Amino acid sequence: NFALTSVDLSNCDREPIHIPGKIQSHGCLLVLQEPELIILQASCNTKLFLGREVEAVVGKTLSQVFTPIAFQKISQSLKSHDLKYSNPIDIELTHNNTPQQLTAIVHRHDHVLILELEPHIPTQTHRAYGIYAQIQSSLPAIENKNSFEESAQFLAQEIRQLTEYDRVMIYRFETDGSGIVVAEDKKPELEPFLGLHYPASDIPKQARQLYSKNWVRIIVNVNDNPVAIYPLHNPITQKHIDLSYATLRSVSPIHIEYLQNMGVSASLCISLINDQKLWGLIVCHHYSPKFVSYELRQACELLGQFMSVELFRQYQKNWEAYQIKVKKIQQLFRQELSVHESDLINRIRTMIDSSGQHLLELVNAQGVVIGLQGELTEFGETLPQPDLDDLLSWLRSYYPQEIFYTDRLAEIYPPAQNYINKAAGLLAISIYLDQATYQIVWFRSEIIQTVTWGGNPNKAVVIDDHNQMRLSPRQSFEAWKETVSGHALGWNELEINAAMELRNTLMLAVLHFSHFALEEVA
Ligand code: BLA
Repeated sequence: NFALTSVDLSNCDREPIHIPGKIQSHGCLLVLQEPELIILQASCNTKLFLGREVEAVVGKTLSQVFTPIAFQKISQSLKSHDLKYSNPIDIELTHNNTPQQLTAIVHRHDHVLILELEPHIPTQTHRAYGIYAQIQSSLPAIENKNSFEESAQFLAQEIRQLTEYDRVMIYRFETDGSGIVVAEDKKPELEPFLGLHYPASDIPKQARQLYSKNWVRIIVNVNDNPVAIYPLHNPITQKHIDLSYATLRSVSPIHIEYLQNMGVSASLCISLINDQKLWGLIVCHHYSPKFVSYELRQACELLGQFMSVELFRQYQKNWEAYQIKVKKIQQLFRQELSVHESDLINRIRTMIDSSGQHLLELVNAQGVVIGLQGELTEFGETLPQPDLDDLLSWLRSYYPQEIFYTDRLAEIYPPAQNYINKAAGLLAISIYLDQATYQIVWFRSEIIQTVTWGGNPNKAVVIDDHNQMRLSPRQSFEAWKETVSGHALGWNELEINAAMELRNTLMLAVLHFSHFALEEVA
């Protein structure tokens, strides 16, 4: 159904990941019609779980394929007003005279009942009693953390302690859908991903939508052979079964390839939601196949949800603090500029000399240069001397707009390649008035940042089995992770606004001054 005929990034957004028609092979899935509990569809591995081939299962009722006790347990739990509280249901099924302990998970969606069977892990169930103690002690602890970063780090550690994944990351989305690893707890020998940025297309839109509805997903083994659902089309709806809320849903092959390229074998991913908005993910990686019990996954979800709200509050506080600082700085500048004194240029220069640090903090830059009618004043460490003159005049010629910014200067201004460690990113405001030019240009040094997918030279076009061209994630993670020189941290909306506001302040001062000067003349 999913035919990709053209190759562009929107392909990622169009893969219908909620209806893969397959499940992961560590479990077994039955689609049931209520109230009789007729099996409409089943995964093709029923032999392993129920002792019968799928063709012999579909069309039967649950009571015909389950032991009476197991059937009784399931039908009892279906009476609960909210199936969430019924799960997990421990059952025993016997085939070939061998009893098999399983965990059943039930949910209703799209007019059917979906029953999933997973392996039952007694040790993890046992440990589950400790889970709640740990959650209970972690919740108040997060409130004692002083910053978003500290709290995120704490959450990563708690989740790793609970689940024992090799790596646990807290991933935060930016407004453009790209993301950054803001906290990480990992086995010491693993290479850190902390601080790395990833493009929006790595977690496409429909995946983000799904993750804001279903908060936990597990990938047990990326080298698994997914198991098809039989029949593929639901006999009642004539559609693929919607597995949005199924725990066994087979994961997008593109994402599987992505994880394989990364060398990852298993993952667990928990949504971080605030006010119904997905703002981040807890991403757990393991370097060998790994299954964790439903209880443990639930515990992670609970911990994630409780902490999510607190974390988000702290994140907001970071921005509020920045905004307050920006207001103060703006006020200071306004005061200094409003002094009615003869030479405006001198006044601006004095302001810069006394408040250079503020000027940097205003937009979180590392260097700034102010061009006032051809004269330059500099502040900060990361300045592209001796090229400043040329750079500013290049800006005036090619980007004369009120405000201009880039996080990869060298791509549009090749000489910047020579001082990329000092000025990989640039934010500039300009005022042209009465034939005079006023420029303030901030610089940001280069950060080690992964290649954005859109501009990735390793972007691979592959021809799939159906002779369709598709976009594939990086063929090799090392190549993909090739850190490009020349990227600075992007300028965010608040910083851009702060620069714009400073421009307004200056503009007013300049206008005021011209008016004042005219009056003097008159
Ligand atoms: C899903 N992509 C995901 C998920 C993550 C990432 C965390 C959630 C699923 C999971 O693993 O549990 C991305 N993983 C990351 C990132 C890091 C990480 C950024 O560890 C950083 C350290 N992916 C691509 C491209 C496409 C794509 C180009 O890179 C599309 C062509 C698709 N990613 C893709 C899809 C899913 C996904 C379709 C959904 C998988 C599913 O739930 O079925």
